[in-house]
Amino acid sequence: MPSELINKYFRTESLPHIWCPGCGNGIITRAIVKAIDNLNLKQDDVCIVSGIGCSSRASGYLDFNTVHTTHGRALAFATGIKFANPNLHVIVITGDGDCAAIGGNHLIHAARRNIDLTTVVFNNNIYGMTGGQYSPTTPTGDKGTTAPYGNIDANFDLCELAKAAGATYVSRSTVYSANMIIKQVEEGIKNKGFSFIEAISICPTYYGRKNKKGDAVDMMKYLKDNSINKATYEKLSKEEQENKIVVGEIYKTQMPEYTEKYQKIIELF
Ligand SMILES: Cc1ncc(C[n+]2csc(CCOP(=O)(O)OP(=O)(O)O)c2C)c(N)n1
Ligand code: SF4
Repeated sequence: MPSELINKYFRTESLPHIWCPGCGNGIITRAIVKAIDNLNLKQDDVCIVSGIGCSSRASGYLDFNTVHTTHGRALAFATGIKFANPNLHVIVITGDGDCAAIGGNHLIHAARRNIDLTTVVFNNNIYGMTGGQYSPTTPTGDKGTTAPYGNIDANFDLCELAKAAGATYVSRSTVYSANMIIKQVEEGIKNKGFSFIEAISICPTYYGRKNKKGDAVDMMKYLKDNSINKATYEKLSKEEQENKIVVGEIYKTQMPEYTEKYQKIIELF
């Protein structure tokens, strides 16, 4: 990362970070910073809220208004912050366990309200921080410390979940395509409503090792070889579609935003 970006947007005293070598979290964190920089947002106008997990440590490294909240509750805290100060650009950093397991209910309600938050899920398909338990996005059949013989649960498609719940901007990218993450975070911040960006990450330490996916380079190559845009994916047969990662914009629409609707209620009195 260029040193100007580091010096401007990072709490350099909290570096070096403690993520494992080859972890995808740094790529997504950089993409968020780059998107903020591209949009020329003032640091004081940005609030970064994270839950608990490896990914959620990013808020500690970043020099904005930041809140490192409790596990699964980042969206609940962010809702309160946005409601209290609608002028802030509130960006939520969360993991797949944080946002879809313990925080799953907050996700569907934040989306349902269409509150103007930008949520970036660092989806590494596993609980990284606590040692590799399977999460709601661990593919069926894959292993975790709590699924030593293979996970028998169906895994969530997080983008479809966010879309069905009411999100007005939904997209997916991978850490192989860092520029796509930047663009999507920019779009998410610009969207006046609930934006959901799923960034597929890699955790060579737990998901990779448990599932014999090779090292970080092998995992990156997998993302490169298996990512496909929506239009091309839809032309494939059912068999060809299997295990593909659909990237790009998944859904975009316009709906009234929650804090603006609330402001109108206040103005009635
Ligand atoms: C209420 C509560 N339950 C459980 C935990 C333990 N815990 C900390 S992080 C975590 C899972 C993190 O997984 P994920 O959200 O996928 O993030 P990652 O570490 O993979 O980035 C759990 C279960 C906790 N801190 N608080
Ligand atoms: S355990 Fe996995 S997600 Fe956590 S820092 Fe290490 S590689 Fe990254």
